[in-house]
Amino acid sequence: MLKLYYAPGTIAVAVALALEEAGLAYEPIKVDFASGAQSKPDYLALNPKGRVPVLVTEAGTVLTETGALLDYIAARAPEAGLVPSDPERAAHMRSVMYYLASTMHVAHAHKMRGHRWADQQSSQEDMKAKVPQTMAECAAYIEANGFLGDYVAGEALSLADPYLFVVSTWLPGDGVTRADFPRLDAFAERMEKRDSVKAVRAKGILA
Ligand SMILES: N[C@@H](CCC(=O)N[C@@H](CS)C(=O)NCC(=O)O)C(=O)O
Repeated sequence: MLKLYYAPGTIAVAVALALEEAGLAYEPIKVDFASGAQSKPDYLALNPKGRVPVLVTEAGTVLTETGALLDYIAARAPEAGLVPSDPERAAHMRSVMYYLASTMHVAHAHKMRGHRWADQQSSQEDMKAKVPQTMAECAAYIEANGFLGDYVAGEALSLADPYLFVVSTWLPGDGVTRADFPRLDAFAERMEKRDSVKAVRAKGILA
């Protein structure tokens, strides 16, 4: 069975959601961030980046990076239709995924993980203070440009949707009011009704 290393509420939840949407069986393995398990030798031997998610295949292959795992899941379950058949919609889906990975997730990390980029406490505090602004700017970008329909790539769920949903759950903690962004807000409410979200919530993966 596939093994998913995750911590509750992190971007690894997007992978759990995609596995549920794809109907693929997986064993969730919790990485205890509270004790810093992600930075300990055992875990670093699995993923030298010290991050979640990690997906280990039935063959024992270790896969990392959210976007890559999502694409892997779609390829394993083509019948789930998680990548639009239309190339332009697929490109839009991936542009949102890359934006989330390279811009919005990074902006979010400036709140709790400023030590990655700066040593001075005052620099880290400065970065943290900017998070409500940068995350609101990202949410505004998604609101105006992210949706081709009820979901990112149109009227059907695609790989970008679990990704965006998880990032949207971070907004209140980052000082952003989701209701200020009506399309994003309605999208998150729509996602909440899906069986995949209910399942990961019930399993304690969503937090
Ligand atoms: N680019 C990576 C980023 C993964 C990442 O930063 N995960 C965070 C949780 S949202 C993490 O594991 N943080 C642990 C740490 O910084 O110690 C991906 O998308 O998979």
